[in-house]
Amino acid sequence: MVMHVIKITLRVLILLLVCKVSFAQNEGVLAVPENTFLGDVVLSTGEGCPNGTEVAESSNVSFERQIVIMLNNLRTSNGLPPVKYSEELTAAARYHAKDMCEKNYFAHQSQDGAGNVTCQTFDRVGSFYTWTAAAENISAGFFDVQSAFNGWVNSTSHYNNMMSPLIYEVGIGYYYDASAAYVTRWVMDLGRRSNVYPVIINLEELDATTSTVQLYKYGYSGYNEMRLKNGNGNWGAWQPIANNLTWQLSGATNGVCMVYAEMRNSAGNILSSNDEINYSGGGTGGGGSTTTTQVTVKVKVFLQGCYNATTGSMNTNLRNSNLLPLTQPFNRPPWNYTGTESVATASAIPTNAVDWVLLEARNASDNYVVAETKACFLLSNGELADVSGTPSNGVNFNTLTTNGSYFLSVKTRNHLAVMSANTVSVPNSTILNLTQTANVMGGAPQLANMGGGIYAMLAGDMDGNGTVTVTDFNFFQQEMSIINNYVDSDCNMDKNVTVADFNLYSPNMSKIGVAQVRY
Ligand SMILES: [Ca+2]
Ligand SMILES: [Ca+2]
Ligand SMILES: [Ca+2]
Repeated sequence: MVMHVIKITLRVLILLLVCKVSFAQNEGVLAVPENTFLGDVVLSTGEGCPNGTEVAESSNVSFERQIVIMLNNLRTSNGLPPVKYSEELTAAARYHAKDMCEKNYFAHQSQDGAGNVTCQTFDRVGSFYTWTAAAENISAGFFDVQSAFNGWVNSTSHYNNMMSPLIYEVGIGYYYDASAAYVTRWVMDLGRRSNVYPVIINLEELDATTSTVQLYKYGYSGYNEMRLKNGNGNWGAWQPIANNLTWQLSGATNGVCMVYAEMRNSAGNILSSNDEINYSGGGTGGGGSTTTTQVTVKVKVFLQGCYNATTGSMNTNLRNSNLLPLTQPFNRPPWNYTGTESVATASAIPTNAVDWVLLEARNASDNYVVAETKACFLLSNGELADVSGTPSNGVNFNTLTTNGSYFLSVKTRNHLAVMSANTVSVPNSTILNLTQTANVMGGAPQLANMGGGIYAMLAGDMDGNGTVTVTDFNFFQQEMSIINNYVDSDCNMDKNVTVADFNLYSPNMSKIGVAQVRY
């Protein structure tokens, strides 16, 4: 479908008029909001624009998700459709929130720290998200979610951005920097893309405690039929488009549930969409108990890029330089893990931490289905440690069945994911040792031989998708020469992206993870 391009960008006057608003507890500031509801994507080649692969961390993932839910409650209570949480808009919003803090400014347009504009608002957003409509609200100086949201609600122009029927998706960025004026930055990026008609479960709530959920499905003129399915189920029958409907998540097990939707027109063209929600109402079966007890899972694994065969341990360069983010870094493609694991301060990260990793518990009956995922710290001795600090060896899961059996898989930012060869009864007193080929599904070909009978996860899957291909090299090329940073392509975790990382990747090219862990 050709979107007729009207190259008019309605940029609301941005004279950096800063409207001061006051609150009893919390004094924040707003900038005049921007929007561009008519126009095409103007991708800038300006030096100051991001290229869209930047990953800025959030200072509080939970804050961001709460705003999305507040927005959807506001919209639906006023008869408008909810909006879909977008990873791309989240990346755009986080990038800007952090950029404003680091360069100490408060404006929609990117600046260089000396007051010079380096990238236009919607060129920046367009680097991350191919919009056909976009709007942005920002604020600074708010310290809690409700105050930040109220600041926008109580300003007519910001409210109008949030209530626009022309936007279908949203991302929030929150950044805290004690050294920046106003300390906090909040960014709400709203948008719509060509041919994207989302389905949304329970207004983007993160958890469903009952298996009956409410769906909102965006329609599109000419597409008169739709069908739905659960992630592990079969398609339902084609039916007339219904925007609001009640849906039954399948299965009684806890974990992430996906719902897929398709719409078709009379020519047979199909538009697809999906959403996920974490189902936590499954209980422990049998007696119907819904109480959950923590189950601690112990796993040991080494990363090829960080392992030193002489010391038998991995380097902690990122921790030593305080480069590890305070919030788990997997809330983005391909992982899209929305867990809220975080620590309050850098000193709360174990001093022997190598990096954040993901530990997945998978169903014994179908190991393609993840029962529960936790982000945790990988320690220099290969053990995984809970983000809470207790225990120091082991990761606490909340929804696994005590004495239940699960496959376990480990995912990282830049090493090929591995999965256990067999199920493990949890909690496990004997650590699952994934440095041994017999314990890893697929055996030796899935691992790097480090000598001395020790095997490690293969370096070089820099986009984390479960295969080592030229795509990873392209990723590496984009990040090449970044120094002193937390960068995915830094396979040996020496803080720098250099030829040393390429040399780790190169011999592993064409390695493929087992199907269960691939994206
Ligand atoms: Ca969702
Ligand atoms: Ca890859
Ligand atoms: Ca490196």
